[in-house]
Amino acid sequence: MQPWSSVPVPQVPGTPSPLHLFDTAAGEVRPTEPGPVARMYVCGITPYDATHLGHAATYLAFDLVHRVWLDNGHQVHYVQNVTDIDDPLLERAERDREDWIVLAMRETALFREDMEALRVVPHFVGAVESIPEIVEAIGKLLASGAAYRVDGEHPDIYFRHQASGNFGYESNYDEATMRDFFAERGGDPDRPGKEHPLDALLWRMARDGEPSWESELGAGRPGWHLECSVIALNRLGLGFDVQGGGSDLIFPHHEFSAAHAESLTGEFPFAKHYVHAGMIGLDGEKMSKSKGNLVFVSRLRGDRVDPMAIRLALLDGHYRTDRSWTDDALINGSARLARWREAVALDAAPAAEPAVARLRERLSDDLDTQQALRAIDAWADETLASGGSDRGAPQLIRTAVDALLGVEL
Ligand code: 5CA
Ligand code: ZN
Repeated sequence: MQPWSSVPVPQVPGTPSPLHLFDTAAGEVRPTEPGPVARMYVCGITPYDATHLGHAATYLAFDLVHRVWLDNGHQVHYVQNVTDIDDPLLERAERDREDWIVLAMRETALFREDMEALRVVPHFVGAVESIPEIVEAIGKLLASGAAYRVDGEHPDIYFRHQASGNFGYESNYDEATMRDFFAERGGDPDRPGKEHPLDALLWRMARDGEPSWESELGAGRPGWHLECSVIALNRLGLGFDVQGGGSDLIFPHHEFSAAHAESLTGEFPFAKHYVHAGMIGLDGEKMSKSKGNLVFVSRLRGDRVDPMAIRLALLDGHYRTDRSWTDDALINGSARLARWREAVALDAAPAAEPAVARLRERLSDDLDTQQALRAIDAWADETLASGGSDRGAPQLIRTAVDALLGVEL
């Protein structure tokens, strides 16, 4: 799968602030401690519908992680998957009497356009193109006893959820909570033949009318969690810096992604930080494809909304908080964008260094975007109210807002 064009990120003069992030596993904000190359994996879309503002908000949060690391002088190896084979995709294709491959290709292309418009810059890898790697991993898990086949007409392969010896450390959920979320989020607790309700599917043997891939395991298709495990492991290596996604992925997805990889390697931990974005809702409900209460990025772009205003609207809320999208958020984002643009268009302004230092300091503290935006507001307000004499200030703000917030003024 082609990565999309990279957005140029300028260097900002002054002193960067090292990034601290809330880690779900530890339950607290901790410093990230990347080497020269920071490594991040973020769970990507299942392309059966267009990108909505919930997806966009999650990817914006990790885009800021990327940008703050760049500011701190790291290179960033950022991998994001596209779940281009899974049940929801097949169900939607069947409902709409469409070829699932065409559906996936169309929605992936639209996603790419939306992300380019929002200036989000990862590198992405498809599940289908990773099937040989996934098959190899399942072979190893079977050989080590971490996986087993169920008996019966369809001898699917499952993961013994306790195989890594660390199961549960990522979510910290008790078993009752795990069981609830497992059933709710794509698991199959009642599948006959499993040793334990929480064991997770690794390989689903071919069924009539379902796509499948020939392999030494028998024709079939991969389970969801192993996809992310293998794509991350093979590109970033165990012990990478951040595993990210929305909070709906804390369990079972990220718990199992970690357990699979730790069983495969015998090492711990899969990732140093597990970072989760809150859910964006509309009218009090989580925005989700299955509920149909979606606001699409492409729809807003079609209505000629400036993507930079969408960015500012989504950043005016803490990434970990569940929050609602409202018309007011977009009105405020547009107004803020206009004010900032007006201020940086002037020839001179008050000194910008203190605002840039505050911007860096707030972002480095678990991406406190609300206060980061207010730092630029304060500078813009002062500039528009009383002017200033620093002729380099407008350009410094432009550069810092571009590099750190991804907003082009
Ligand atoms: N393909 C899998 C991950 S491997 C998946 O969850 N796909 S998704 O299309 O359902 O979601 C894509 C990303 O957006 C995930 O990180 C998910 O946690 C996040 N997400 C989904 N709905 C919302 C929402 N309402 N608010 C914020 N983030 C969301
Ligand atoms: Zn994933």
